[in-house]
Amino acid sequence: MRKLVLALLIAPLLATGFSIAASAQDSKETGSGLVRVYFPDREIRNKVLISFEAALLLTNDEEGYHLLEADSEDVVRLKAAGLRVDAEKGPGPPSPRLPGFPCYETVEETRIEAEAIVASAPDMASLIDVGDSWEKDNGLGGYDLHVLKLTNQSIGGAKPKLFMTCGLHAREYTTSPLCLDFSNHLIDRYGVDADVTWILDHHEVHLLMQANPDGRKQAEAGLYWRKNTNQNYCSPGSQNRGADLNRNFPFGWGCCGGSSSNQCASDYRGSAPESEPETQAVVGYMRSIFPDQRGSAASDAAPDDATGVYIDVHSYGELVLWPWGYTVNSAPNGAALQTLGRKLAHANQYWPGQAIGLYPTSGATDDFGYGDLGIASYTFELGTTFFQQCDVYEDTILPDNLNALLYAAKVSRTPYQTPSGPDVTLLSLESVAVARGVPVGLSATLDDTRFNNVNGLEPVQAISAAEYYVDIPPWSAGIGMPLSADDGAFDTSVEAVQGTLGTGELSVGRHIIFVRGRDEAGSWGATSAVFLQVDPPIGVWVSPWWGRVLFVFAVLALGIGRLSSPGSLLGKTRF
Ligand code: 0X9
Ligand code: ZN
Repeated sequence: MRKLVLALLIAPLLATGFSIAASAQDSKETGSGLVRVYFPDREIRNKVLISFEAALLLTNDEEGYHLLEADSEDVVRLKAAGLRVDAEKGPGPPSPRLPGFPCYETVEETRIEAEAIVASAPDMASLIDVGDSWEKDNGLGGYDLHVLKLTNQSIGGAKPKLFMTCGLHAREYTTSPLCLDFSNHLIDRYGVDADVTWILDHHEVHLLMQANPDGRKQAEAGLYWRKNTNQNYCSPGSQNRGADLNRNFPFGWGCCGGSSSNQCASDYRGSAPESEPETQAVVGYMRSIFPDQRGSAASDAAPDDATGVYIDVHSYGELVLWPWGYTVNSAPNGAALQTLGRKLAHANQYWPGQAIGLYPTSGATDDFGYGDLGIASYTFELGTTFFQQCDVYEDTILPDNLNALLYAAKVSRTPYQTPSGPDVTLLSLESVAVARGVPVGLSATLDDTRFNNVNGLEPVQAISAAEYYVDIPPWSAGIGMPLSADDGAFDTSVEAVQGTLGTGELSVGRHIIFVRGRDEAGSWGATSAVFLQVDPPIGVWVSPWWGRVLFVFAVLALGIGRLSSPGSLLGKTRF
């Protein structure tokens, strides 16, 4: 019935032979603008299209609207035909930085900066629309949720992945900036820092920087907003409305006293597992990039060589937390989760612990990542307050956590195995550039003790071996060359090692040297790398400019030689 009424109402538009050319001229007087005209069905879609063809900029069939350049008369006519007409919001000027917190990007600025990363490095970065915020989903403005994917696209094949969510809780100011600054660090240091270079060549980093943009806008206005802004919960205008996205994930949802059924509570779990569009976006994306590596029984462990790391970044409390949050039982992969947790906590100097040690939580992100998919999943609680001052973020939170995140990206291939092995520290080459054929000394320190032991003691062993690889890393079946202990024996948990790299077989150009160590338990630790520049061998190749200089010298030498010794020829000795 409604369809018929609309068809009748819009008919006059067609009958009048509505001319957009005339309308566009009119618009100079009346003022024109971009509008979205929503169509309820295909018939109306096509009628509007025909009537406004000349003014049509695009048709979005997915969301059901045409974007038109329309003047006020057009708008009146379209509305009279029963159609919904919304003014199109242009990109507009970027909103100013948060007052008092100039180091934190707004939701809009985060998007702009992510797009700038993609524009500056399109072969390394892409932006993926993974879903909508609640307000977007409900036609109230809102935002798309975007994942920034970072990897060197020219190197193909399946790669290990680190996935991060930031800003899930709106008021936790430092979290989204950390995601963005980590992204910028990776892109800026590619080709400069050998570790960053191999991480992006051989691994992937995926970041959902603004996981709760509707809520974040409330927090940007100064409110201590935590949840999303779902108006169906509590009451539409209440500042306590919304669902706690960190209680809305489908694993263990609603169990064990780890969330609230009170819609106005700060830890309201939502009406059903994964009821919120933001949760659906994260869950859907994680399922699309990670294989399911864990059985469904509570006691099922993921295999030791399971792949993938997930970090959900929150604040505050200076904590590194791992599953479970819903039970005091340790997870089937609990020991390995703890090992990586303590190693991450060594990097950022945070307190490592099983999540329930804080308080019971159910339907949280990390229990989902591990419980549902078997991924090594963590929650970081950054800093000491929600609205953290910029100097604390810039001087401490950012540098400390960059190291933790780089480590997580490095070990994402086998997060349940690699972290128990030693780290490479102080890696250096005697010379960063050598002529081909000239051997170069390599020195490094291997350290099996890099765990934060403030909450229990991680077992440590002596180093038992160390090796280097040229260009082809261990995981690509490169050939490991042994390094030796400086003091002649591998017998301590921290060992200085050395070796000499022959360069006679290397091509001229830049090479990457990978180093790793093993402990007595048999665990190979994370790989670290340095660049080595190999220059042309001395005396064989000379640039054209030097060639000319040498030629002049040779001619002069020949002349002088003839003068002083008439019987000698160049290259021949007269007896
Ligand atoms: O309560 C939360 O969701 C987290 N704290 S916050 O201040 N950022 O809100 C702690 C979650 C701890 N539990 C799990 N990580 N499972
Ligand atoms: Zn939080």
